[in-house]
Amino acid sequence: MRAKRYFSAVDSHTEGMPTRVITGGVGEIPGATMADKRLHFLRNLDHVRELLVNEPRGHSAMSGAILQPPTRPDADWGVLYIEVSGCLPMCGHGTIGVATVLVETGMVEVTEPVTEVRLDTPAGLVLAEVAVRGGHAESVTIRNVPSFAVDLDAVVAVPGLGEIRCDIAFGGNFYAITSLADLGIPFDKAEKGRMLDAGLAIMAAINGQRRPRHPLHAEIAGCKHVYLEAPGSDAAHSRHAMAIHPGWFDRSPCGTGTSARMAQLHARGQLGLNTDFVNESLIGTRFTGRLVDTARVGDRTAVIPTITGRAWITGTAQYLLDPTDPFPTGFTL
Ligand code: PYC
Repeated sequence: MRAKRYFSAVDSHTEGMPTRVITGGVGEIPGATMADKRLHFLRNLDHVRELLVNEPRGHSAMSGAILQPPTRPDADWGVLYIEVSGCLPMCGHGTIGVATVLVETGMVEVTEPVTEVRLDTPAGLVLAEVAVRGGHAESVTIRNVPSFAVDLDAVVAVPGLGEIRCDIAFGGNFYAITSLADLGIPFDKAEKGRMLDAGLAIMAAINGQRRPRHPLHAEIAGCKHVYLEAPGSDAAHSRHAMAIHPGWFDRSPCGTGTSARMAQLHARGQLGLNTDFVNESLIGTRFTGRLVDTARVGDRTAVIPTITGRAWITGTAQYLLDPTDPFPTGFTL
């Protein structure tokens, strides 16, 4: 066995969606903040992400997180999110996976019944409260970054679909939220091809016609996620398919998507503070969200979401790169 690169990992899934937590092998990424580290990594080290998430070590819906020393004194760990579409500034299911792994492997000091883990992410500080019983992380509640509606009733011209109405909101990433009923597509896994095609076409139209940009963090821009709302969804319980660039669905109910959805419902006057909101994924798994406070982001009114979900460790692994491997950055099909 020979290895040019050697990574240690704890693999997990959050309500069905994988988070490969890289605990060693990357080294310290240069940068004064996690946002700087993310930009450095994208420019200089993206081959590491490709190796860890692409086939044959990963797959077309793979996602993970690289642990780093924190860049701020009030955080326990720094986190860089990696997935097939790049490096997200924030990832809800990934944060729930990371917090579960940190607790269950003892990489943070564990207290019962609740362990607080403070994570330094490229989008800001995220607090995770892990409910722990007998050493087992039973659920995780994250307090996400300020989330806000960008546009309500935006209309975009989508080739092949015509004029599509959608809301655009930020929950750690930018989301377009639109109705499957308006698109004439049933909420049914058997229709996943049509749902994905529609989601990707809407994403491209938004990025071409009204690309969103964060008012305070210019590097956070563009829409890579489309929330396809199922019929019968409301401000108490919503079902959806989340189409993500370059062509996959979130298996989890999407933490940043749940945050954006709650910010949208709040802006529409349908969801108040301190009220449970259940968000359900395409595979039927659920997160429970709540808006716990208001905030300002530049000149926008924002809300502070919490998201509760569960994650499970699926394995521990060492991922190697043999010097003769013909696919040093993996491949996609
Ligand atoms: O949970 O925030 C999330 C997420 C983003 C992309 C996939 N999952």
